[in-house]
Amino acid sequence: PVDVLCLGESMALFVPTEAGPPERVRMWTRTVGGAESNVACHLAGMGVAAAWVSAVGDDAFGRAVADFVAGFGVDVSRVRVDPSRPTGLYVKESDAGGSPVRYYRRGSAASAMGPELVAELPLDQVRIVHTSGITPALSDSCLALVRELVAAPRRTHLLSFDLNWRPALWRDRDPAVLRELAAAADIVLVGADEALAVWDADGPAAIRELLPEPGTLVVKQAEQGATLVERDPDTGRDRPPVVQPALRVDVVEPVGAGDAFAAGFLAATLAGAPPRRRLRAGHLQAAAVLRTTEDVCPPLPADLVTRLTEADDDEWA
Ligand code: KDG
Repeated sequence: PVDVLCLGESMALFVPTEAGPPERVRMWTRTVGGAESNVACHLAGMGVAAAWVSAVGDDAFGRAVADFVAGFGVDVSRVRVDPSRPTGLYVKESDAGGSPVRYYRRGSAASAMGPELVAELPLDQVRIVHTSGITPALSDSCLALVRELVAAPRRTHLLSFDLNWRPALWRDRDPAVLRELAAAADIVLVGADEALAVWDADGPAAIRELLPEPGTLVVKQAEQGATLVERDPDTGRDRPPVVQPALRVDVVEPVGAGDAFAAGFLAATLAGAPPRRRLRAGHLQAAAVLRTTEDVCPPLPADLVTRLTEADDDEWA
């Protein structure tokens, strides 16, 4: 059985292990990253039955990606191997033109995924399906896939959508579709900085005004914390927003923190935790990844997560 199904591309990731401009760097560590598999890895680390759906090439990097994700306890049995296309790569470069990463993923195996995939997913057996704004940016067929996913009947599952704004992927595409996809989801996670960049919406109230449809909206405000806006199903009106400050962290490298947050929040949501604990569970997972150069990190001890999510406000701060 699978509780959460995460769908999207993952890639071999190269992180420099010596200082200097990328042209000069000769030593790299090869690891793995991909927004939705990052979420799945963190979920599995928290004991949630998670599956990752994607495609990889029939190559060493594809096998490495699938093995890495499976190593966290994620079900990768639905990952397709496409013999005609490569696994995507990306590189953490300090000078990648304003972005912390550079992609080598055009024409990748995952970019060839299409809407026919949805019929193969066990949608009636899962509780959450999670994807992000990266997937519709990958190709026309991936956009069609996400549209099909959004249109599929939701008998047992909620659709979770993380905006994951990646400007480098939208140079030839119109990002207006991101609002349409987010509006169709049940749970939406967005960074306040992303919402400002894509929608010119400044802060949780403005974002909610622009995106009133989802029952659950989480706005992540970096080191300040996160705000949860949730509709009361009985009245059909929003409850007062819940604001939860983040933990203070010495950040090593930020990539992956949003995915870790999403995983913590979704795991606590599945467990029926109250709003503040759901946000804290997100902050805790994010804090762990912020301390590493990798996009995912080993699971936090479960007793620590329980103790901190349930702590008094002064102890948490
Ligand atoms: O959220 C982190 C991801 O952005 C990273 O792991 C790589 O999936 C990735 C992407 O497309 O940027």
